Amino acid sequence: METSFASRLLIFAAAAGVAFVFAAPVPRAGAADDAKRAVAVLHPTAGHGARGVVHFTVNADGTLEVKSELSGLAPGVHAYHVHVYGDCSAPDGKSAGEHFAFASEDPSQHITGDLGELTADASGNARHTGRVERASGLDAIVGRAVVVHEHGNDPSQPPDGDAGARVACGVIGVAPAGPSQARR
Ligand SMILES: [Cu+2]
Repeated sequence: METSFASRLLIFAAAAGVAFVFAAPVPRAGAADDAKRAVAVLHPTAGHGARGVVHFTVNADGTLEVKSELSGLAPGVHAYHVHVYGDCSAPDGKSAGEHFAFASEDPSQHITGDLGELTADASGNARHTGRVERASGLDAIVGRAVVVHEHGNDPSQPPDGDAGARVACGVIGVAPAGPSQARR
């Protein structure tokens, strides 16, 4: 009798489990699934003073709009990229790993993860608005990092562009949806 009760209980539990699975919404890989916007708040690496914010907005075709505002840079051109790991803990930013390659990038041909270049004025301030055509949505980049470099990209040096030291680093996170200055 006890065995029978136990097995009925098991069957009930299994049925409930199955019902739960079928009733559950489509499985989600993570909160980023629904993200329409993302943001990275950048902090300076050791010995540098660059900081700022990079906003990402996704278009229907998966391309990304990027809108960035930094301060504390050395005047001149600075490359910035998405790097693989969302870890800015190392004093030199190397914990963010190498460049992240967007879906259709060939690391032998492209400077991967490239977000463009920031041009800092004499006061060290830079604004940049651009579009990443090779991106495929936000899910692939949320949880990774944006790294700003000492120099601009050298196009002859894929995949990293030989842009020198990492002067700022910030982890990419989900940002609130809603009215966006970066959406147009
Ligand atoms: Cu980089």
